Amino acid sequence: MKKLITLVLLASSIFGVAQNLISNVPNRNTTSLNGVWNYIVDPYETGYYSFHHDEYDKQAKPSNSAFFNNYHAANKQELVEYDFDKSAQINIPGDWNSQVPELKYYEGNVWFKKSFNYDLQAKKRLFVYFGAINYKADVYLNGKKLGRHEGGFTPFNYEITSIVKPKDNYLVVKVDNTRHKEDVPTINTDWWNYGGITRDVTLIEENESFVEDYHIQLKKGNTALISGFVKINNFNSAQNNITLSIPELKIHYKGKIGADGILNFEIPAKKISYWAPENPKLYEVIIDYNGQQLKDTIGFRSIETQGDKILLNGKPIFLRGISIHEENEKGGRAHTEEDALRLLNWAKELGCNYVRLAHYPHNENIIRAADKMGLMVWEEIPVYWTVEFTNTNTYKNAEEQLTAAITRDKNRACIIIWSMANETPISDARNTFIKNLVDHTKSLDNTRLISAALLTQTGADGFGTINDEIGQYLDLISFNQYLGWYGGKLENAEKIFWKTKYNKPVIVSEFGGDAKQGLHGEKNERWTEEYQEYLYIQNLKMIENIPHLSGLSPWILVDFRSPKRLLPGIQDGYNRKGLISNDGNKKKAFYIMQNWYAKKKKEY
Ligand code: GCB
Repeated sequence: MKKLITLVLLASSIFGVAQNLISNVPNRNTTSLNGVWNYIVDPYETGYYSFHHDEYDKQAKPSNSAFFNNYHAANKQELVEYDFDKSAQINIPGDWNSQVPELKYYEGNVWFKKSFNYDLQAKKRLFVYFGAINYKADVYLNGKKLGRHEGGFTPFNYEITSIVKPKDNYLVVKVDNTRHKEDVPTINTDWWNYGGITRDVTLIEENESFVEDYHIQLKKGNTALISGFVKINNFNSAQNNITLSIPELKIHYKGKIGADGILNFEIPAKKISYWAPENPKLYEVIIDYNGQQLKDTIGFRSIETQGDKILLNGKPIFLRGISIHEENEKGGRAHTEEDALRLLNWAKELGCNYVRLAHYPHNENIIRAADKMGLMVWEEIPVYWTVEFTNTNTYKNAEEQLTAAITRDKNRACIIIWSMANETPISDARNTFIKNLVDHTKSLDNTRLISAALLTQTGADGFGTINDEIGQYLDLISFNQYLGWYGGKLENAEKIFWKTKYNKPVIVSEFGGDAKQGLHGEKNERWTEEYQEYLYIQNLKMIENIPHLSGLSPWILVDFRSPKRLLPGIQDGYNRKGLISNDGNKKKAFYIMQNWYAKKKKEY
């Protein structure tokens, strides 16, 4: 029996079925597969199904017509109806909508191919890592299926040790961004469904046994203890020594890995300079596993709540935030460090110490940039509006996305909030769904705060109430409201009072209204900068009166693409609630918010 289990495990690692996520990819021994790839647009999935609609990749010997075989006619007589090498080219990473004008509105299947050489030495292992593909990816190397992944904003990897050759490897990925009701997110969102391989593609070379993942943070409730785990992939008990060093803190901890391949540790630490917006201190951390070193830069800070206060390193803080979508100046998916700095520098200029990265996990570059710049982060998964709360597969999908996000980002001090959902309609099924996500999050990482952007009611009596039952499971009560845009009169702002039954910190996770940059008029004329400016002035008056208020993240930093926003001459496919236009010009409301934050900063 034991033998059989070992065999199964071996087979699964050889054929790339075991797919534990590898973390801290930027600091490993890697080769980038970014660059120019060939692509074939395949709306009928001709490269995937035979003419009687059988899936080629379920056939014992898939036909040469299967695109993942990357087949070329052997002679002039042979019929082959595709050719990657003669097909068009595109930059990867990058969405197809913003790179190819004909594909601006395309939702469906596109195949991508990259050829590469790789000389893998004996006793080494190789993995292919995708930062994100939106939405569904079928991945093949040299005609062999590595696996299928669903979820457009989280990383995944496959082992390719036994498949890779020194020359002429072909990596083929079928990407399908068709929307489905049961997916996460569901069919209806207020953002562009950018399709493609939208983040870095990386080969990771490792030893036979290596550090796969680790959690190194302050222990919850103890700012003098660094605790967590280190997990070894393919643990070999003959090599069980591990050293964890943080030279600046004079920490050189030696441990022994347990039979399960995991080291759990607690290390006392003195004189830590705690990470905070005004002191984004990151320490070099070195994990040495039998002479193989993996480095990272990690900050240490505590984040907790006490009654209606948020405490960072034991001191009350106010979250001066802004919401951000992951978009670049070309109206495409952002993914580079440069894209990240463009967005985060604007947030800094606005006076922020915090950003809400909406509505899905953003790329690792922006998280690492926020860590260095001292911006606290709210990270969320796309459980948005009406996902199928009664569907167990939908739940599984959401949980997998959450797991991947936490695995990738749990060592970043900047992340202070994991958010479970946005504006989900209340029902028993939804309450259970979110409660399960909360429990799952706590089981993976109990060092951060948990929230969700909730909906509220405003009555004719001038009171708004925040009583969503799900609030009992959350550390922070966050809610979105759109006074003066989707309802309510701005003139009444000072007469609206909010109440909540929870004695917990409250965050206004969204408010705002659209303005077309450069369009001017009276303060009661929709779409003008003056309307948006007045909306901010009045909303802020109301917000000042919210009990337990601990922060806000207005909607939104920059105008962003949305197929739902169709008003000609004004929206033209953009949600215009940005404080900055998509071409980078600040609107009047930007300065209202900037002044308010400058004032707020003095109070804390
Ligand atoms: C919301 C959503 C956000 C939308 C925004 C809007 O409440 O959370 O995704 O983009 O309103 O502009 O309507």
